[in-house]
Amino acid sequence: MRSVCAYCGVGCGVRVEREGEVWHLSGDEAHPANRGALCIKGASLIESLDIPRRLLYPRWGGERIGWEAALDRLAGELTRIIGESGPESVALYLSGQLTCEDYYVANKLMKGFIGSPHVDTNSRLCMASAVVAHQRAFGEDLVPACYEDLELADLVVLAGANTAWTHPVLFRRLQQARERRPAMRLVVIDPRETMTASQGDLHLPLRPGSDLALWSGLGRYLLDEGLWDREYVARHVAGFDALAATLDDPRWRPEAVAEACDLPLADLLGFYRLFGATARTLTLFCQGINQSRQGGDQAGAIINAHLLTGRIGKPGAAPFSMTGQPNAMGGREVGGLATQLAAHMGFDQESQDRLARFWGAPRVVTGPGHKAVDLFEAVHRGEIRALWVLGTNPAASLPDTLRVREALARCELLVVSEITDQSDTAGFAHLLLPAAAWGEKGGTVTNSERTLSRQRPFLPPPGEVRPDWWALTQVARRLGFEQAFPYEHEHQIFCEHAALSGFENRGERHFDISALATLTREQYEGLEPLSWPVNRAHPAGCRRLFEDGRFATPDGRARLVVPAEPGPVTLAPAQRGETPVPGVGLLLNSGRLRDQWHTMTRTGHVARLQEAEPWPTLRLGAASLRTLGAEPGDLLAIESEQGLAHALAERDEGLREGEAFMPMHWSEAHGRGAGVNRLVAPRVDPLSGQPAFKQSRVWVSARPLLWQGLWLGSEPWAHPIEWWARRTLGTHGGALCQWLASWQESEAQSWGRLNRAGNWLRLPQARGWLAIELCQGRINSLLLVTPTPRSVRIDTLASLLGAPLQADALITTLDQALAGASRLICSCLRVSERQILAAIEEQGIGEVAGLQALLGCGSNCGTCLPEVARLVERHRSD
Ligand SMILES: Nc1nc2c(c(=O)[nH]1)N[C@H]1C(S)=C(S)[C@@H](COP(=O)(O)OP(=O)(O)OC[C@H]3O[C@@H](n4cnc5c(=O)[nH]c(N)nc54)[C@H](O)[C@@H]3O)O[C@H]1N2
Ligand SMILES: Nc1nc2c(c(=O)[nH]1)N[C@H]1C(S)=C(S)[C@@H](COP(=O)(O)OP(=O)(O)OC[C@H]3O[C@@H](n4cnc5c(=O)[nH]c(N)nc54)[C@H](O)[C@@H]3O)O[C@H]1N2
Ligand code: SF4
Ligand SMILES: [Mo]
Repeated sequence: MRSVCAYCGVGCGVRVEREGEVWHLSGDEAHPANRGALCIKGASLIESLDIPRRLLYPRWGGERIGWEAALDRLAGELTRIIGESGPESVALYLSGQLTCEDYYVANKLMKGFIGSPHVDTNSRLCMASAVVAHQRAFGEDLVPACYEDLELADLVVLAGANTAWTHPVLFRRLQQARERRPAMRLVVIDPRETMTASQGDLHLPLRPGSDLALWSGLGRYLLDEGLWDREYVARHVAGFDALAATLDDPRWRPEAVAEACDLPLADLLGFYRLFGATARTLTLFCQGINQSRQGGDQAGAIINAHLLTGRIGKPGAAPFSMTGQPNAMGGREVGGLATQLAAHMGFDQESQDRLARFWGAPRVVTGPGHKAVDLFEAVHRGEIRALWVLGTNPAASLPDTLRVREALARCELLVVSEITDQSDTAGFAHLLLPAAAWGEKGGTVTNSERTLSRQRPFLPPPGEVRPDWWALTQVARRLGFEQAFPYEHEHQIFCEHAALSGFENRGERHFDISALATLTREQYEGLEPLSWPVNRAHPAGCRRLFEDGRFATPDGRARLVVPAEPGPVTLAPAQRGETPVPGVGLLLNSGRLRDQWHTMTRTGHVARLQEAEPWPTLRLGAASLRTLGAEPGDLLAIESEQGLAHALAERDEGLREGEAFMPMHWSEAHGRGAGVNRLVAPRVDPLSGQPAFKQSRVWVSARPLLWQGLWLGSEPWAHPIEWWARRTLGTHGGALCQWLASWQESEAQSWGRLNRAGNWLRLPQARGWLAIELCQGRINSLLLVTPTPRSVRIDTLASLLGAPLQADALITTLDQALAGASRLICSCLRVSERQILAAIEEQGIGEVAGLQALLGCGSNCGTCLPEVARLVERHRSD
């Protein structure tokens, strides 16, 4: 069975095969995105299917209820609310992880039949700025390039993207191309020296939020040096005079830009020269650009530089927005954003009429609805009384989650379609609907390069789970729209979606997959990956757009865009004494780790995805750690105007002074108060509505503790505790390990409480103590109280679980566990930093290839190779 990976926007093809009772998954050699390669997340998909607390039945108010009753009651409630307060009192909040088919039905129901424009998606948090930039420059939300361009380019610029971790297979393709063609150059623009940046020929660690200055400065440089393409601009581009006039300002001179960006002038000029001189330049951008107060203009300034040089629609030359989620692109195609209609149509009268005709829809909405942050404010105000959330976890992933939680708690009717009840948002739901998960549902998704792939089911749906499109269809029918929602299979939905894309489309909408509208069910099942447009002009799809220099604007010309506010909108690190909160003021950045996916509902339980980064951390430079008087592993209190969070200190030498980084992954389900979005303010780009997740002002202080330690057992720690974080252990059938920290209750009080609750044995240690709970002579759970949980070898400690109580073995195991942990570098082949350093030091291996041959590290997905190289480098320079 061939399908597509459930995670990132690279959209790798996978093959799933069954041998007896066991499923095997491998990369699909025939898929154009990955040609057989997979990163560790993709390779762990089968393990991820064992989802904890899987939601198997509908539940209303916590009680199990049948689908029929749930749907009847839901439709009844919606009818009542709409009757009382009008269609705009109901809203949907969707996700780039739904299929095109799920998305299509949701959008049609709301924007055509219920008549509420309030349908937005988590893509607002992710792609909205790129969408705005595409629409303004090209006349439509179009990504011009394809992955092959990455291999054909002579210069690749990665702007605000940690691609080695977030799009690993694409990064590997890039690295392999560089190995074949060493003259190829890589420039990385990121305030942090990430694993990606450390692989670049040039890294520009710019001041956060100063990208607009950098790209405007490049525009001016290209004009001043005569390095722009006059002919291309004359024939294919509009808006030159206005842009040239804006750039004719001393603020965009290299010296001024270097200062605004806090970069050495020589490095900045080095980049400008390289860009100016390299025809085949590809600029990939992601959340460091999009998630900003000026995201739309920043992406626009990148596109400007490509239009000025005519580097678009050519092999190896284009601006390239990378999508985050597996179907972030597909959601935009169906109109999942509140700012579009469907099939790339806007809200003009003609589009409204066209949709009304095509759908036979009584109530096509006439204008945009609330964007995500505003949508939840409208829920908070009580204007939106019913909200249905599908495939996203806003209680963890929106900015200012404490406020979002208030809104969710106030919502009169909250419906959440989920695969687990362990998501933070599910906890607020009145009605929980069990959704079919990846592997159980079929449909299509579109990746970063516009390639449409089939997601195919290979597992029987457990319990009463149903695909999301089915639940939406059932509700639509109960609201009286049976005729327009006849769907019994996703094939019907897909064909309708494809037909709409070609309906009355005389070439003005590039999103056109109408050649697929007549697929038979069999053809749909067997559909091979292909990139849109797929229409009469391009029956086999189209890899690269704008090759003829014609854009989707009425006159066919692309538009150069002048930023609304040309200067950068940057935040300074918070100053001490600015608020009554004590601590060190820092500018907080946030984003992803290599081995986790978003709010961890699909990866948090996979042991091998946890080992490299088991705990929620705040990453700080050495100077900040010194000022705080903190060591790695100490608990820190992090406060902003929005709220308070706690995470463990981690040292990161790649950060600029005064800046910190926190992974976005820890929700309340995986760490108490460890979520970064408790701290992030709901500041958005006024153009796109995308939140500026990458910059928050915080005050950090060390949290003095009364005790801390590690809990290991099959059940979570059951007593009150101020802070905890948890991970799953690879061994021992899903047992948990929890880091516990208390600043209110003394060690003695906690022990007393524990001792009263069970059959416990307490063994004093040199520093701290070990308590073990026995069940029929075997160790059932244990608590190790220690001032340094971070240095405990957890796997070793875990080997005590289930073992008989034996003094000698216990002491030896404990000694080994306390002897110190080593960080896992290669998650695929499980190679630790200690092993690598030993090979370098003891066996004198001084090259990555040698380490690869000896230990295997980096020989599967290759994502850790930069880190292995860094260890070799560090040893060399020591
Ligand atoms: N492992 C993993 N991979 C994923 C995901 C995941 O959860 N886990 N999620 C997927 C999704 S949905 C998305 S959207 C993508 C995101 O992919 P990326 O955008 O690559 O990932 P992030 O870590 O969010 O942010 C990228 C970088 O932006 C930098 N940055 C911060 N501020 C600025 C700035 O002012 N200017 C510039 N130039 N850079 C800045 C950060 O330091 C960070 O290194 O990843 C996808 N892939
Ligand atoms: N601070 C900070 N915050 C961020 C970001 C950041 O960089 N920094 N990045 C933002 C970005 S780019 C993104 S994309 C968002 C992601 O944020 P979310 O979308 O909130 O994160 P997920 O954990 O992917 O949530 C998906 C939910 O859907 C459930 N699910 C999985 N499969 C299905 C299915 O088939 N059907 C249904 N109904 N449910 C399913 C999962 O269990 C999970 O709870 O986070 C944003 N938030
Ligand atoms: S690169 Fe992305 S799509 Fe490919 S296997 Fe990894 S997570 Fe899946
Ligand atoms: Mo995203």
